Parts: sequence; structure tokens; C-alpha cells
Amino acid sequence: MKKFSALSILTEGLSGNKGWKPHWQSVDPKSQYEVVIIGGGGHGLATAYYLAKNHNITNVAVLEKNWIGSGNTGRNTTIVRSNYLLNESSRLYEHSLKLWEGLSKELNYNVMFSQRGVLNLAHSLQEIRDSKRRVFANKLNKIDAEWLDSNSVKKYCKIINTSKDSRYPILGATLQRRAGTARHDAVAWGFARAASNLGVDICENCEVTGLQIEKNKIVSINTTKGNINTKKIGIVVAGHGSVLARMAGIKLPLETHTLQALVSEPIKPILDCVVMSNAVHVYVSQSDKGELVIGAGIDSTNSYQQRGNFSIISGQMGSLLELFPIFSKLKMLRTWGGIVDVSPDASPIIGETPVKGVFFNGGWGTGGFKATPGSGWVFAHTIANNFPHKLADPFSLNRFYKGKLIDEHGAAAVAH
Ligand code: FAD
Ligand code: PYC
Repeated sequence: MKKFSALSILTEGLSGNKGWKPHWQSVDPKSQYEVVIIGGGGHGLATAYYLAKNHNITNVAVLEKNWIGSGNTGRNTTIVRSNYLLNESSRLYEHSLKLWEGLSKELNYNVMFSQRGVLNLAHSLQEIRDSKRRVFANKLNKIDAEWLDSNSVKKYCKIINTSKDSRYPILGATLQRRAGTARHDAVAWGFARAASNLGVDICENCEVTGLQIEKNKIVSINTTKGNINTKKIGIVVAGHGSVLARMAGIKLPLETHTLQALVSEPIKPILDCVVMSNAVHVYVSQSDKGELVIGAGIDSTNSYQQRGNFSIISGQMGSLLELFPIFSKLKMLRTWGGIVDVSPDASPIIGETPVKGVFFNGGWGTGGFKATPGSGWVFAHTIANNFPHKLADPFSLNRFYKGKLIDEHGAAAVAH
């Protein structure tokens, strides 16, 4: 049997790929790229992959200021689902979920997508009404969704506390069985390797410091590794979207916050589904390494820090123990934060900008991991055709001028 070192698993994937020669660090600053993607997270790398794969545009560079996947892609709690309320969102996220279902095969890289089911708990009469409404809306959009009463929740998740005496008793839950989790850094590596194999250049430690605009068109990019000429750029820099857009003179309706998460010490398999609660406010799953992966809401202050406020952690631990008293003796292993950019309607901004050749993809806030393949797919289409993909069209920047907001604060399932 072939032995894998940690490095070979990272670079080759579990299925192996001996011939892979990455183009890392190889951007020639004097070169002219057809498209430059700024941001080497999952969304940027997926965009580059689909530009090459679906549109045959391979003269593409991805510029990443740190290492690929060092942003939110490698920092999130990996929940993947498509049970959003509104038609526009559920279509986009369901497109993404369908791509997840074939992604390991598509990329020849095990992204460990595990459809273990996501429960969204309801603790009040109003939450029952809202949740049932979402189940009906999902079904109308042909998305799998079920309403479970409290007894059925207990059957699905045996260790959860459904006692009527708890502070916020569990009155029921929505269940999406096709939803689940994935291995976050594998997603970045899988897309990177597949894009690189198609000829895309990926450059790490390359920070974009300026955008040169002439006659309202992008002409070149300043980076810490030199200047690069191009006529098209895609800005995909979660948490820093406004900063990059401002370099092109564009003002965006985004706020930046820290969202944090933590993992427990590893334990034997005990939790085989994902549980989210908006009311007590915590979400939890168990990773393949055995750690419980636990998150809550954003820090309320604006921040660019990749570490959060301790009060959020203490609150989320209280919430966790309300739902799972069985976890009370567990120790925390590590905690971290990611920088998320939140739009006024908790929906992303995807598409063209007022500057020719400058495309924007951001504002995914607390919920963009699940969208990674779908976001890359529709953004690549939009960049390639200079025209929004039909699933991306409702999410264009001009919805804020037209007042056509897509308010998903409820289904975002994370307090903003
Ligand atoms: P990133 O992975 O952040 O990539 C952007 C990249 O741009 C970064 O690597 C950054 O270094 C780079 N960059 C920034 N500025 C520059 C520059 N000037 N030059 C070059 N590069 C630059 N979503 C879910 O769907 N489910 C979840 O369970 C979930 N949980 C979350 C939990 C936490 C704690 C956090 C922080 C987020 C969570 N999210 C979740 C949200 C999700 O992680 C993000 O929406 C998603 O990963 C964004 O992907 P991205 O590729 O756009 O961003
Ligand atoms: O969007 O499902 C989600 C999510 C879970 C945790 C953070 N975001």
C-alpha cells in the first residue's frame, strides 16, 4: 500500500497525483494575464478552475497575500446546506450543493464531503412557524427539507437534550438530510491543484496593494511582487472586499466583523449530524479527527482581527451545554477567528462593478463556505461573458440601488 506523508496528502490528495507540478510562485510580474483573481481562498480558486474548465480561459493568475486557504476557507465550521428561504438564494445554494455532491470526483481530490444532515432547532412558537415556512419554501424549490417534532429530533440525534424542563426546550427542528460538512482546506487544495493542472498560475505571498484605473477601466495591478497588466480582475477577498474595491474607487455596502469558532479535544465518534440553534445560539458538529467544531455569532464590533472576543465563547459554551449536557467535561483545544464581510441583507454581492473589467464577489458574511463551488461557477461565467450568470444576477451590486434586497438574516442561521 502506498504510504502518504502529511505533505503528500496535502499536495497530492488521498488518491495521489504524482505528475502534479504546481505553478506556485510563478507569476511573471511583467506578464499580461487575461484574468487576474485577487484572493486565493476557496471562492477565488474555484473561480479560476471554472474559468479554465468551463470557459477555456487558462491565462489566469490567482494572487494570494498569504498562503492559499489561509483566510476564511481554512477557518470556518464547514457547514454545507441549501435550505435558504428565498428563491434567489435557494437556487444559488442548491446549485452549489449539487456541485459538492460530485466535487471529490470532479477534482480527483477527497474534500470529505459528508452528507450527515443538518438540524436547525426551533425553541418557540414563532420559530416553529418560521421553520415550517422555510420547509415549505424549500420544497417548492425542490430542495429536500423536513419538519421534525421534538421526539423525532431525539431519534435523529440521540445525545441531544430534549427535556421539557430545559431553559429553551427543543420544540422541533428542520432537517436537510443532504446537508452536512466538508474538509475546508481540502477544498482550497483541490481547486488549486485542478486549476493549476489546467494552466492557471497561483502566486502566494503576493499582496495586491493598488489597482490602476484609466478612463474607468482596469489596466494593471500593483503587488508586493511587482506590477501585473490585465484587462479583467475578480476581487474575491472575504473580509477585505471594501478595501480592495476602494482601490478602484468603488464604495461597497459591507461591514467587516470577526466570526470565531473553536474545537474541543478529540473524542470518539459521538455526534453524527450537524446541530444549529439560533435561539440559544450555537452550532456544532464532530470532525473526522474527533474534535467537536463549535461556533456562534459574529463579534458586534467592526474588526479586521483573526481572533475574537472571549464573551462570545463563554456564551456559546453555555448554549452548547444547554443542548448537550453530556459535553460538560470536555476541554477546549483551540480557538480562532475569521474576518467576514456582511452586507445589509446578509446576502452576497456577485458581478460587475461600475469600473470596466472589475468584477466583485464578496459579502458572503458567515455563510460562504457552502457556496464555494457554486460561487466559483457563476462568477467565472460572469467574468468570461461580461454578463451575469442567471443565478448571480439577483445578487448584483445594483440591487442596493433598486431596493431589491434578498434578506436572508433568518436562514443565515448565525446572529449578525
Ligand atoms: P477567504 O478564504 O477568506 O479567501 C480570501 C483570500 O483573500 C484570503 O486568503 C486573503 O488572504 C486574501 N486576500 C485578502 N486581501 C488580499 C490582497 N490585498 N491581496 C491578495 N490576497 C488578499 N460558511 C458556511 O457556509 N458554513 C459555515 O459553517 C461557516 N462557518 C464559518 C465559521 C467561521 C469562524 C468563519 C470565519 C466563517 C464561516 N463561514 C461559514 C463563512 C465562510 O468561511 C466564508 O464565507 C468563505 O470561506 C469565504 O471564502 P472566500 O474564498 O471568499 O474567502
Ligand atoms: O451558514 O450554515 C451556515 C453557517 C454555519 C456556521 C456558520 N455559518
